[in-house]
Amino acid sequence: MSFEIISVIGFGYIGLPIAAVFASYKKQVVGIDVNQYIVDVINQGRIHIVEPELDIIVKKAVEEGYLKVFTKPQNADAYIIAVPTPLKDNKKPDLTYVRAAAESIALVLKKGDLVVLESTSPIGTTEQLTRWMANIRVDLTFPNQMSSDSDIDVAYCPERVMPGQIMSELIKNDRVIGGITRKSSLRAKELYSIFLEGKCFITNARTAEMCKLTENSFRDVNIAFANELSLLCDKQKINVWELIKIANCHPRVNILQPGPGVGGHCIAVDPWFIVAQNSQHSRLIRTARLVNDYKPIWVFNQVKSIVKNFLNEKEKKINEIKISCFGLSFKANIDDLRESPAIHIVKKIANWNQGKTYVVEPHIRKLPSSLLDISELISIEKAIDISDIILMLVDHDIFKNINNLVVSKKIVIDTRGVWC
Ligand code: SAJ
Repeated sequence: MSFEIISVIGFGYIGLPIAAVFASYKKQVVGIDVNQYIVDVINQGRIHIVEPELDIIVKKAVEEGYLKVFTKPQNADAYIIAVPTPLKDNKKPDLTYVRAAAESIALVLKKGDLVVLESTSPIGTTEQLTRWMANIRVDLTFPNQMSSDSDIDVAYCPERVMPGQIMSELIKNDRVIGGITRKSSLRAKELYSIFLEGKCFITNARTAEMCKLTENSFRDVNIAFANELSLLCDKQKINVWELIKIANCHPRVNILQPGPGVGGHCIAVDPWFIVAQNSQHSRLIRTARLVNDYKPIWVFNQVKSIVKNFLNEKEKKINEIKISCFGLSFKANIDDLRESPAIHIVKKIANWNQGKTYVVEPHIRKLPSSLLDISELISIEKAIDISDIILMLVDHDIFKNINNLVVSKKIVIDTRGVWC
């Protein structure tokens, strides 16, 4: 069966772009989101997130009638679930949204439909998804959805796109597809082939789930290595940026960059999915998480110690000096503040230095509520003018262009190696 109508469930950073891409390939897309505000914004041809090119594609898709969003499940031929899978306070995955999505579409599924899960998920979630759907459909006496004689196909196909370049990566990146059956995999491949220029690697659902977690854990472990080096180098009075640059000249060494910590909704979260299911055998992955989570605390301690020396030298009190923090997003050149280590650090500094903490973040117009009362958003120029201390937290391109000479007149603490 071909895919005339495609339903995307969850209109966040992944669901909205994928829906927009299918619609731009002239497929009828029915989106589902529980948030009425998001539904209204999209149906007006606008978007609620910042992602290059996405606004133009969505506007066109809505105007041409290929994309419409609802709060209730709609009939379709293929369903793509792209809902959040956050961590609970105990660092275990929360599958509430996946379950709710599965149970809602189970009511409208018909023979021959395809269901694909894209959300980052612990191993076994796709199998669990089929059981959740089957439980709702059991009264209708549909065949077992885990076997090859199931009347619907279910597969896992994790997203792999990088915020800031989602629209091109969505089309170009290779995909991993793990079906509950081989037929499910092949049907999912057929679905993505509508727009995909990258290759599709076919495996089973458990391997595909583990593959997604592996990719992000690999990155986390490697960033942890860089962050550990930055601590060692600070102690040994070595410039870590120079060290990494030279070490990377070796043909088989490729060290990532240290920073103020790991943020975002993926790398800082997904490794815990592996740890939650395999606590005995995931020591490296857990340690990497702890190393990266410690980095913002280390940065704050470093700021305190440098500031204290400065105060002694100038015979000033802490509330007499001005600290400007450059960057608030979780990484360079985006406005996304989710799980940003910079926010964590600014909050700690602002609570400590009693109201003379400034933030320079050209990608936002307003500070997040947690910083509103304790810090102030200012321009690059003003920060350079008034600050005693400059703390570099995010390596936005716009900061790289600031004249080194201007900055060198200040006390600079550079967690990204932009000016050192
Ligand atoms: N970071 C460093 N040093 C580095 C690289 C990154 O400190 O050398 C920090 C960043 O500043 C940021 C965090 O790590 O705070 C995560 O940034 P990122 O660019 O590594 O990753 P994300 O979260 O934007 O996107 C990742 C990607 N995964 C991999 O590269 C393996 C992306 O392809 C995934 O689709 C995405 O996670 C996801 O949604 O899972």
